[in-house]
Amino acid sequence: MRKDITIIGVPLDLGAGRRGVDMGPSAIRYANMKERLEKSGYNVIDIGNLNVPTPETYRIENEKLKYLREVKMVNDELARKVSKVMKEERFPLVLGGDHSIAIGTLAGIADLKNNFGVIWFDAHGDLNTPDTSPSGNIHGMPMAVSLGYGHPDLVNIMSFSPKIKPENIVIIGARDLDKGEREFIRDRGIKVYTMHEIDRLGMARVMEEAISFLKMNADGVHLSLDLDALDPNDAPGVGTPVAGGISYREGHLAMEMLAEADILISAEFVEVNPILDQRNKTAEVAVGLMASAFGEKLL
Ligand code: 6HN
Ligand code: MN
Ligand code: MN
Ligand code: MN
Repeated sequence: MRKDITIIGVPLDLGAGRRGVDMGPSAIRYANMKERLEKSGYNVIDIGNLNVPTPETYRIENEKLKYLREVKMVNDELARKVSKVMKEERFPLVLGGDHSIAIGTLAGIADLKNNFGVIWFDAHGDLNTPDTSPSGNIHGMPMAVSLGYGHPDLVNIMSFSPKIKPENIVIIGARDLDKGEREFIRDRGIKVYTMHEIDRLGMARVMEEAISFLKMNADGVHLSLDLDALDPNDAPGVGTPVAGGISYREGHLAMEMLAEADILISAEFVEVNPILDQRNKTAEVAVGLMASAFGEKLL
């Protein structure tokens, strides 16, 4: 893995159904992220937060695509930043913010890499289109958008589409998939390890399979970690908690195995909601997982 990391904060919550994840980047930084990564030998540059509009100053124009214009604007900028960081041969580490920011992160990576993989930890599929979305919240759509499905303003960020191939994706931890998302997964043959498979096979086996699958198909892997993939007992500070998630240790094991496999080229940690958290617990969990993904050793 590259030894130079550039941190980009994206304090956006317009893609989510409730306020609070805009404070995620601050909470994660406050949990000693930089020091933790430096201890493992990384050179870390934090370029601060992107400029992001506040919901109170905007209004919803389209109930099926809430804050489309603002979400697009932020993702345009994020895509350019991520692409720039990768051109500098540094590792982009993006702090959310709601998961709609994956639209920009993936667009930025795709600007340089035409066959990268994505490992997506999430209770949800984030595979909705405006037609299948039960909420109109864009954070439920970034995977579909990156595959080329959704509103053209989002799909065509960076002026090309799709950003990623269905066979280069693995979703892990899913347990709350909408009807349209299930059909999307079936029709396009996307590889999903739901909580059922994690319970049955164990996280070690799931990760062995996911890693060898991605190594076979893709050149380099982006890690997108939605903190709601974890069990709400371990990560209570998220906007859309779903019971029965990945345990603290299962999460760490997964990250440790990714570090060992040495396949990551970029990462994002999203959906930390400090308003709903207990004394910054979820941000601390996020930083711990990050440290493991970057190879922090237990011994
Ligand atoms: N996330 N599937 C639901 C929706 O509204 O589309 C929830 C999405 C949650 C998205 O947590 O990133
Ligand atoms: Mn998500
Ligand atoms: Mn989620
Ligand atoms: Mn379990």
